[in-house]
Amino acid sequence: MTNHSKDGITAWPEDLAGYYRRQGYWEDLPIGAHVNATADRVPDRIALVDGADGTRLTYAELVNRADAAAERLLENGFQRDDRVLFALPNGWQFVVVTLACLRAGIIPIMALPAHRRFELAFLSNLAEARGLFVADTLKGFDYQDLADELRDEVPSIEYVYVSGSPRNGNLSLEALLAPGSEPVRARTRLDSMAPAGEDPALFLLSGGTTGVPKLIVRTHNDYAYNVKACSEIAEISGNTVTLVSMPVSHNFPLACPGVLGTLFLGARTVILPSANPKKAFPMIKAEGVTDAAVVPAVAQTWIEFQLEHGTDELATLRTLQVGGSRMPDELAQRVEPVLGCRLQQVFGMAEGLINMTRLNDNDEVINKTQGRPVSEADEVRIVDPLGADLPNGTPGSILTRGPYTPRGYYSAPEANARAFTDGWYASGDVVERRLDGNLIVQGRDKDMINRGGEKISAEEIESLIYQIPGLTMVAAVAMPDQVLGEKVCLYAQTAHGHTLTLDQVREHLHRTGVAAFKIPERIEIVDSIPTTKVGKIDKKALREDIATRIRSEQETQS
Ligand code: OOB
Repeated sequence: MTNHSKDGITAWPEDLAGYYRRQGYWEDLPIGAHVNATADRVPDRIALVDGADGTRLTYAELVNRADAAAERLLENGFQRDDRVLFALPNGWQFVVVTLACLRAGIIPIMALPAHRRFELAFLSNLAEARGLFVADTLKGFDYQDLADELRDEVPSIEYVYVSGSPRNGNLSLEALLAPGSEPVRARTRLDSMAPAGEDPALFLLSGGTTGVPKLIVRTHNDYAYNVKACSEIAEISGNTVTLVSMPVSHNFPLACPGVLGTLFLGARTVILPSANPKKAFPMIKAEGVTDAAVVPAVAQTWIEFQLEHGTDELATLRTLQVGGSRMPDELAQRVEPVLGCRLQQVFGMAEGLINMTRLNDNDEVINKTQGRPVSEADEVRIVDPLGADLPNGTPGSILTRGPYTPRGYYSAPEANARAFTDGWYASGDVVERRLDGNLIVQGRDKDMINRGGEKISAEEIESLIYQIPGLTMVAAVAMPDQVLGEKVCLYAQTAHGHTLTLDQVREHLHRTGVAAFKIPERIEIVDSIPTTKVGKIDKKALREDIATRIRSEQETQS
């Protein structure tokens, strides 16, 4: 049994915490209390529809299952503040098990189903996870084999819950989530031992700039406020029907306002495992979906699909939120005419700060900016490399702090020293603040590759590739891609007599057990990798080089 202290977690300063409470941003309620209050109000309304298996749960059924599961977890030996790792696909099970953990004060670590041994072992070791929650198989990948390897590598893991068909002593997630027979008693018991507002609710994964993944501790207070502030700016209500088709362990579909936004208001979430318009569009029509949140790459496929097929399936769609990576202005302009709904640009981060355009902004703002902070308590500074404030209209590095932007990563003093200064979080984005207050994301000063919203740390990939013998220098950089925006290109300088192919890189990274989306999709072998005056790899020159190569290849093709 583990006994976690609050070590590794950076709290907000007392005076600010007091201020956030007095202002009503922090309500000192666990997230479960917000959902239970809705369930008391509209018990028979449908809360959740699983578009893949047809499951429909009312609010009463949802909280009953969540409470029953919370009690079973505690009976099985889990304790408040234990951590459990989720690598679960979108489905009703994800929502119910998340609520169960939040009720019991057990902390989910929101990994992705795309993550593999490398990420999952690292994260479970870092957070001393006692439980692992996975699918049986997904897209031909067997998570139970992976779970067996993780049990060997991570001493803290005691329980593995499997959605589908468990084997080898693994436990059934569906049995854990079965309805309970005594909802009132369970409710009372769990209420009496509920976590406090300032307790950690969940750990989100950082987009990552350092060599290893980092965890972001979100408390019940700050995350509930994140949900409420986003719900207000997205103008959702009890009548909203939200389609969640992006991986729900991401902050965006989970809480901006996402699933939690609908559950706080008595609205409905329709959850799907993929955003493919062939599946998503009929679901939008069948369920009367009003709101959806996607990355720009998905918005583009939806627009192309609609132009080609001219469906009548989007009649109820009111708002399309788009965020996670920079939406090209030309793409933004096509949303309303083609899909017939309002675009809301979202520039957010798992570390906190969420910016959104407002639904009643004029088209110029909606199509050309990434909006402004959702809360009046969000503080934003745009600074030069020395940290001096820049005037509006001059791009610089964005710094932020506020009631839902935590003050540090979990147990990561070095990363914290780099990313947090006096509580100001430096996201590594280069942003211009216009005179009207709206932000435009101009670029990045962090060494990260944004592949259609999935974030890849260049340093993490490079350090794994250096394990291959015969390499003198490697650099992972973003190369432009028409659909995803960016993909990973690897520049490599080999030692005399050595060669390196893309297949070798792929095979090596595959063996290492990293998520497939991080694997480079192109390799350039060069005689020498350019460096800057101070001897660092000149990534800017490499990005320009690969962009030029791709452009000239496209020109010769056409
Ligand atoms: C969202 O969160 P993360 O944690 O996966 O990634 C955050 C980073 C930002 O620092 C920025 O570099 C990039 O993703 N980003 C955008 C963007 N939205 C996010 N870059 C340009 N334009 C945008 N609209 O990605 C996230 C979290 C909550 C809501 C929405 C997105």
